[in-house]
Amino acid sequence: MIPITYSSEVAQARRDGAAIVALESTIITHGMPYPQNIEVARAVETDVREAGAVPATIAVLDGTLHVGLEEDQLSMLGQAKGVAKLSRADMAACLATGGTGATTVAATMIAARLAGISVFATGGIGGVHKGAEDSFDISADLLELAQTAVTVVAAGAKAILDVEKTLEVLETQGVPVIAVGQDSFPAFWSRESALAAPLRMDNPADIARAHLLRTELGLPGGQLVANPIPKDAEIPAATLAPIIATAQSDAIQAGITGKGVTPYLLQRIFELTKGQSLEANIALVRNNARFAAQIARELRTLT
Ligand code: PSU
Ligand code: MN
Repeated sequence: MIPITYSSEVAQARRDGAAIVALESTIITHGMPYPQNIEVARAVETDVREAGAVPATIAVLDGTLHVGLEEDQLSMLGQAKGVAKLSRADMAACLATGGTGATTVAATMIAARLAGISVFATGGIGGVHKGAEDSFDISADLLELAQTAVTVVAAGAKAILDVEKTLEVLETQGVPVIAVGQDSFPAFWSRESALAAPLRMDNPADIARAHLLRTELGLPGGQLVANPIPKDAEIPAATLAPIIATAQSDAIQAGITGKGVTPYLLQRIFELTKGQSLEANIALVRNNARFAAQIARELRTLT
């Protein structure tokens, strides 16, 4: 039996058949500094509620899979030191040994699927890292999108990744990558990149229908919805390029590998931009939460 529990709000939403949006917790523990991480996590939950859905932030606490965190659990997680980062490979081991960990995009998708939640909002997904031809560093998030039927709303891929290779892997794995309202693939900090998005949709209803049709077609896996950052929060790619390059060479110098790479780069970019990167990050996550809530509501009217 899976040790799984629901927050009171999510339990009620499940009884009512209400729209629910899953949220990850690695962004809280490894993606943003304290105390902004907790403020952002709360703001994102509020955004989902205001858009007419129920938020389910997912984490493993003391060997139990939590789908939806109570207020005190969220603030405990946001302050805890040395919390594990759980991806597909780590979930069962953490549950078996009574551990505590934050879920990545991959692990959050697994938990959402178990809980019958079809839509998930985050900031950025993991992808193919620059230099992957040597390091083999390709996030498990990409393979999860290929096999778990959850629609993930993100702001495209960060330039800490090799975005072109990330799109190639997603194509190989049969993952639909859908830009919202534009032809170009959004570049996390900036609305546009030089790369065309494989697919474009302009409204949440189409995305919801496509989600259901994939299942009806017998296709496993989810969809990646690439929602551009709000205009007023954009940071020009040229401003960040040298900062990202510095962060990357620092990571190599410091000998960072494996699951340490992404958190290290995010923290370093935060330091090097004196916190500016965080403002943009917050704006785009909140924007994604609102859009995910709209997709979840459309799905509910269709099923
Ligand atoms: N990218 C971000 N912010 C994040 C992450 C990625 O801009 O917080 C986190 C997510 O939880 C994602 C994980 O699933 O990092 C990917 O880690 P890795 O590259 O080790 O698979
Ligand atoms: Mn990795």
